[in-house]
Amino acid sequence: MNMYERYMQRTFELAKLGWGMTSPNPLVGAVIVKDGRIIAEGYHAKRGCAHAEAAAFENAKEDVRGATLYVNLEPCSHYGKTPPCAKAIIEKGISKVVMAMIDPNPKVAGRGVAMLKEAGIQVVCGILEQEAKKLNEIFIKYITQKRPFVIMKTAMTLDGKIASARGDSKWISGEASRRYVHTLRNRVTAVMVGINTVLADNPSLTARLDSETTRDPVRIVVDSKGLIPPDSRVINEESSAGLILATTTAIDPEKERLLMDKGVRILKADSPGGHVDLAKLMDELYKLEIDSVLLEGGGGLNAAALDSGIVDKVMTFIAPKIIGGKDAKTPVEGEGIEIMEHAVKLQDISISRFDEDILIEGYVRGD
Ligand code: AOF
Ligand code: ZN
Repeated sequence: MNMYERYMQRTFELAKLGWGMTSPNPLVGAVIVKDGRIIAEGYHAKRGCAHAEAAAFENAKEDVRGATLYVNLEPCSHYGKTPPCAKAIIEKGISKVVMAMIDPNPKVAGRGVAMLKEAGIQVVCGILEQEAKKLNEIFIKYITQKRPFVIMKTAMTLDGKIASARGDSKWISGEASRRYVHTLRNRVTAVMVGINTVLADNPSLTARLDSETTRDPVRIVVDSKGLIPPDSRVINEESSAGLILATTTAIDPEKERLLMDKGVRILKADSPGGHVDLAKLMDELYKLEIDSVLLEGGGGLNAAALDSGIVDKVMTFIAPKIIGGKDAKTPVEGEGIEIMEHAVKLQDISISRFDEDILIEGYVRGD
């Protein structure tokens, strides 16, 4: 790792301190280096608060004139919730800016670099670019495609089951895996399940993990016919975020009113088949500034999500247990494909361990 990469790595570490708090804005870290040492650091801590570059300037205890600024995203050029960082960088007398990637936000998209160059600042772009894009995969999808980034997460046994034939699923994966899922829920903006999961498990879908957790994700229940029991935990248990019921015009108007009185937000997205149109639902979620969805559906919802092309990333925990039973539930049901050529294929695969469990992650290939 060269010097550029080492400092860029540090911006990633700083950026991650904002995990779960910056939505729908990016994770950004900044480091100011002068005479071979770091003189200031900053990160974007929360949406609406100082951008990473501004935070680094605020933290600087010495003169930053002539220093190099490292940042994982191109400095912004627009007046948004805060003034443009490129302008501040110029005014502070920074002589060189090293960045990992151009800002995919159409409001910026190269204009930050142009402003810096025009002011005579040396610009280096593309340091650890792949890593930087992965770090902000949610932001990139959200800002360029105007839909949330969807992660389909499942936990199955070695023989590919998510529950026994009679529906017992506590627990498929081990404690370390389950803790990690809670961490994920804490990073994404929303979690989504199908009505069958609510009927079978009555989950609360909060992120609560000891006291370290400060926020809950928005909960989304896909329930085409509006079958959710008004006394279910997702409706009644206290959460710092709301509940969205994704349904269709088939919901009973009286039930709809009752749920709305209980604070449930109703989104309707009809498909010709009478199910929730998941692609349309994603368009609605974008409008609510939901940038990421952790899909923890059962097999039916997972199949529909894959069919509708909304899934970006798949995370599958595999536990070294065997259940057996031809009626035991599997992670993806629906009709399934007929020939292998039509299988959903993943790329950029990574594999990790959580005690005895294995996690396989990959991205859905667009072709
Ligand atoms: C951030 N934090 O550290 C950087 C960002 O809504 P605003 O005014 O805060 O602007 C958000 C946009 O600014 C964001 O979409 C991205 O394009 C750019 N850079 N944003 O929230 C930061 N550097
Ligand atoms: Zn900025």
